[in-house]
Amino acid sequence: AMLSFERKYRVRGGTLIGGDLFDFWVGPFYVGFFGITTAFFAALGTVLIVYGAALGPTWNIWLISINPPPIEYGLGLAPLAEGGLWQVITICAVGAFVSWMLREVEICRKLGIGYHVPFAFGVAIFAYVTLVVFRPLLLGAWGHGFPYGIMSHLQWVWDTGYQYGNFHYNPAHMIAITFFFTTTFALALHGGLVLSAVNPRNAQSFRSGPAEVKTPEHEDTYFRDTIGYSIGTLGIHRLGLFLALNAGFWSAVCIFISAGPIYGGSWIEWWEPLRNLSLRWAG
Ligand code: BCL
Ligand code: UQ1
Repeated sequence: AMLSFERKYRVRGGTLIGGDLFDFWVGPFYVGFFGITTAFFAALGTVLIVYGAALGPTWNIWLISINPPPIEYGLGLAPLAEGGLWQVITICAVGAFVSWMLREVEICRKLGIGYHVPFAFGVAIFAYVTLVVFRPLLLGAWGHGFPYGIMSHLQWVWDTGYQYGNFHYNPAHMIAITFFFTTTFALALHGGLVLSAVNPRNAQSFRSGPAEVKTPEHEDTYFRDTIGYSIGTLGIHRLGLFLALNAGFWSAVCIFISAGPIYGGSWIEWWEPLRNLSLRWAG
């Protein structure tokens, strides 16, 4: 059953491809051309992962791993059992993620809203593609992509991190982490502030009386009283999106620059010039 307000927003058109052909809903879900391609890539990729697991040595969920080809295969195609599956699964993953993003775009067009959500998802896709396509291309072998497994991808992060000395010294990694942490800080402030105003326990405050939803003015005033500044109800959402997108963007940068052709050394040593700087200051 459709809610009355749903009918109002379920408008025809706005599709990027296929015209009216896939312009329909299945239950609550918009389909569209990209709904079909999302389902196709996701289903094929999942089947191939299960097939790869069946070929492998274990059904232990923690240890199952679909590995990229050995480095020796370079940028060529590998036999299915030797990384070829990883290659096809990677194509399915990128196909499914990009399809999902374009389906989001079509829904935005129908509703006449901005493309902020698909754009944001695009940044997450950009980080993934950097890991499994851009950086392997830069290094000349698909074998530099990360393996699809719970423990194995963690092992890859560990190995890659220490291959560059200590990843904590990677300046872009520092920036990415700072954005991730600041994002959670901002969301905690925002979630706390909104709930404090919308779901207050007035009866327990000194202004006793019936619990009453408060206005955005109260939110502004809370922060003006506390730190002398309020970024505003629209502003906090702009700030949050900015922080979150930068977290993903600088993650992509930090792993892309950790590649021989750009920087192949130890990130600890990358800071070596600083030591001479302090000598100059000392005169
Ligand atoms: Mg580090 C990367 C934090 C210590 C080595 N590290 C990262 C970044 C992040 C981070 C900045 C990973 C996030 C990311 O890429 O998002 N590292 C971090 C922190 C510490 C840390 C906070 C810490 O010590 C407190 N790192 C270390 C130590 C090293 C180290 C020092 C290991 C010993 N770190 C590395 C290496 C890497 C990182 C190597 C990276 O490669 C990684 C990075 O930057 O990668 C880009 C981006 C988001 C994504 C890639 C997700 C994409 C999602 C896709 C598009 C959609 C998925 C859909 C899904 C399948 C659908 C599911 C459906 C549901 C079921 C409904
Ligand atoms: C804020 O100022 C604000 O505007 C009223 C919000 O909107 C509801 C918020 O959620 C938050 C967290 C703030 C405070 C944030 C800063 C950066 C001063």
